[in-house]
Amino acid sequence: MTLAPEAGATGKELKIIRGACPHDCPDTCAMLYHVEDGKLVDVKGDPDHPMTKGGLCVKLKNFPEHHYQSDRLMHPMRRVGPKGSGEFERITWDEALAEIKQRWTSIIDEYGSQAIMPHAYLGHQGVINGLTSGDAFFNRLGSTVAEKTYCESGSSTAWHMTVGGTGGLDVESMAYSKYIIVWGMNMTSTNLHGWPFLLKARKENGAKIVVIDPVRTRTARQADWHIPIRPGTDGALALGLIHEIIAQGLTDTDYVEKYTVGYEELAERALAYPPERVSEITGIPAEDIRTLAREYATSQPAAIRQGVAIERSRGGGQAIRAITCLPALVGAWRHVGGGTMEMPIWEFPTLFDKICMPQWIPEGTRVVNELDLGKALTGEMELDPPLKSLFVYNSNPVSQGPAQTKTMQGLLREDLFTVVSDHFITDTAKYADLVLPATMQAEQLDIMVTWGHLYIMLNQPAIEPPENCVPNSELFRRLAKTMGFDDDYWDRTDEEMLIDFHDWDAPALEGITYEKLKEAGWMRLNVGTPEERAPHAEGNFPTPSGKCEFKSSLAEGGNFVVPVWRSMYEGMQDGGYIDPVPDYLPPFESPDSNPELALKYPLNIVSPKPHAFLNSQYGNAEDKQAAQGLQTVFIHPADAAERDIAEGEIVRVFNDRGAFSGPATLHDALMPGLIMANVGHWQNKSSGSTVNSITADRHNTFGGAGVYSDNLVDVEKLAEPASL
Ligand SMILES: Nc1nc2c(c(=O)[nH]1)N[C@H]1C(S)=C(S)[C@@H](COP(=O)(O)OP(=O)(O)OC[C@H]3O[C@@H](n4cnc5c(=O)[nH]c(N)nc54)[C@H](O)[C@@H]3O)O[C@H]1N2
Ligand SMILES: Nc1nc2c(c(=O)[nH]1)N[C@H]1C(S)=C(S)[C@@H](COP(=O)(O)OP(=O)(O)OC[C@H]3O[C@@H](n4cnc5c(=O)[nH]c(N)nc54)[C@H](O)[C@@H]3O)O[C@H]1N2
Ligand SMILES: [Mo]
Repeated sequence: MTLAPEAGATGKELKIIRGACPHDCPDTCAMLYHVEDGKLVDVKGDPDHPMTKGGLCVKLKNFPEHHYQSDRLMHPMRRVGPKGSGEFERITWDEALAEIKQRWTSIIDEYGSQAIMPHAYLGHQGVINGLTSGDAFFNRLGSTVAEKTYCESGSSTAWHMTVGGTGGLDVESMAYSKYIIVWGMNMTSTNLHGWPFLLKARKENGAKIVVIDPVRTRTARQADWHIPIRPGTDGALALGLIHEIIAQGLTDTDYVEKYTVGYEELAERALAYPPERVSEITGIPAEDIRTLAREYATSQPAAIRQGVAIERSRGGGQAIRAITCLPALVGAWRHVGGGTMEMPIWEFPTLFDKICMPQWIPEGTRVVNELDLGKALTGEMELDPPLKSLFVYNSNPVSQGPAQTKTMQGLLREDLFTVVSDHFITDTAKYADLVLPATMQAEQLDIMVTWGHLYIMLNQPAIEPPENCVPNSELFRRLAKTMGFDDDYWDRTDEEMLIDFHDWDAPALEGITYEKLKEAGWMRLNVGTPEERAPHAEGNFPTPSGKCEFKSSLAEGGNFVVPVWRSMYEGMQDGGYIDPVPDYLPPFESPDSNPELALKYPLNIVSPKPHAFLNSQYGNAEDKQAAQGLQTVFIHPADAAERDIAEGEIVRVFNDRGAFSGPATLHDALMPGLIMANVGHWQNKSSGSTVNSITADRHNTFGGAGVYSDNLVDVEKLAEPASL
């Protein structure tokens, strides 16, 4: 909707239109687009939105600039230089679509449609332009099905096995908590608008904030207690806490009896994790484990905010299972502000099957996981037919996927027809044969999928898009028409799709209509207010037993996967046997599990989110680069000294999979044996490769998730510093 016009800075009429942030972030802010004379002149946070509270983050600073950035893709382009050179010429949409039709038709004739694979992630988080916006088209085409497990699929699988599809603890209710554990999350960077609720709890209830993170991050520095932990060992810590809570007699036996199943099995498993053993595994002093267990159990309401980072190693899924058992064990769910939060998207009645049309997938169609892209393109993974065409949208796999070197090798294949739809020539788009220009958020309509709060968010277009830029919804309409699909699916407008893709009769949307949403921009789901919400005070877990399942009935068949936002299709991802009782699985790469490798590569690495970029987005914007700095390698002074590395010297981080380089920063915020380098930097702005060059293309055992925190490396000083 347009708010009342006023005079803008230039004296021209200022229109204010309600929008919502497009990004893959738990905050999904309510935005106010300021438009003068058809131009986006400012974007502000909506002061009335209880989460946004009028402030946007550093990434959204200068958001209008993003739309007018000079290197933005403004028309379709065709490659003219060698693959990967980034040399393109301008063509028309008709030419681009004709070429796609010609290439795909001949590939389908020769190899069948499974030789084509889409690749998408959450570049845009909308219902009609987001993660699954191309699924219906590619399912109809009969292409290889792309399984999308870059993020949260391991956590969500574990969550569903334990407490079912519940939104769990509302971030806003954390204002009423007395004890808050932020586990594997750098909230002040990645969930900025959630953090004030914790500060409020501290100020008003004297809440203690504990951060469990291998790095003393900006969040850890603001906490009351930072507990450094070795990456990939969270499962051991959680089982150690369970052990101690039971040993100290601090379980809420009434809650456990009434609202949980599998207590005996969990208690037996936890017996094997006394604090001394857990201390050896995690690096946390045994006394701290005892204290944490006691404080957590006895300071109710106690909250646990789970970060995605916990899932990024072999045993991440089981770790999240164990962590998610904790609130039921101590009865934290009884209280407003008690319990745990993964992500609340499960409360939103989005009809993903209507969006994705899984019934169109021809029987027997193969599935390739996107984290296996390098393997799939290079032939390391045997595929019959081989992949002959890749269609990338909403994602930047060269930057964000694992095994960067392998992926780049695969993309260099002359016989691979690669199309990329994006805003810029990214590290992935550089390898495209065709690039297609996409619209940006102020130019398009969508309802945002939300995974960090409980408001449904409508984004309304504020300005006309550049002539040749199209939303993903229109992109797939055009492709459907090009390929001759005449299904009604593509006859709808964006607005009609948005209406069709939600269950407006669902209890969560009671009192909410599309028309009202157009007026208000955002509305709170009908799921209880933050002041009163305690969804599991009396059990009511949406699991098969209706209880919190310490022993998972879903895993009793050996394996179980939840199709997160339909990013996976039932029965597709086989992580192997899943123990129905939480356990600790050591990382793939650690001195214990692979001593030989640990001798060769003695250092662990974490590669968390950049503060000033959103994954790789804004990595090409000068002001954001200035804020973020280079692809810095943070290293403990003792590890640096051992390698004769001084502050600011250019170092190379390497393992058998690849290498990247950057200036070293010596810092005791890291534990010895651990280095850190943020994901998201662009290659041309760093050293020709970035942090995912060292990441393994393995999967954790739950939900096919990646292992970004489960990689051993070493670091050396570069004799001849590469130019940065
Ligand atoms: N500024 C900014 N915000 C973002 C994003 C961004 O790119 N930039 N990305 C968005 C996305 S897609 C996501 S998924 C979220 C993710 O946000 P978070 O959940 O915060 O995830 P990460 O930044 O990956 O890592 C958080 C912390 O986990 C620690 N960590 C790494 N491995 C382990 C481990 O094994 N155990 C424990 N306990 N800690 C570990 C890291 O040191 C890091 O400080 O952020 C979203 N918000
Ligand atoms: N080492 C390491 N790797 C990681 C992670 C980590 O913590 N460490 N985190 C993982 C996680 S949690 C995630 S979520 C993934 C993120 O992986 P991606 O989703 O691939 O990340 P982005 O860098 O946001 O890339 C999205 C691309 O989509 C484009 N885009 C944005 N909007 C639109 C649109 O409307 N239409 C089209 N066609 N394109 C658009 C953007 O310009 C951008 O190039 O990365 C994963 N990779
Ligand atoms: Mo993510």
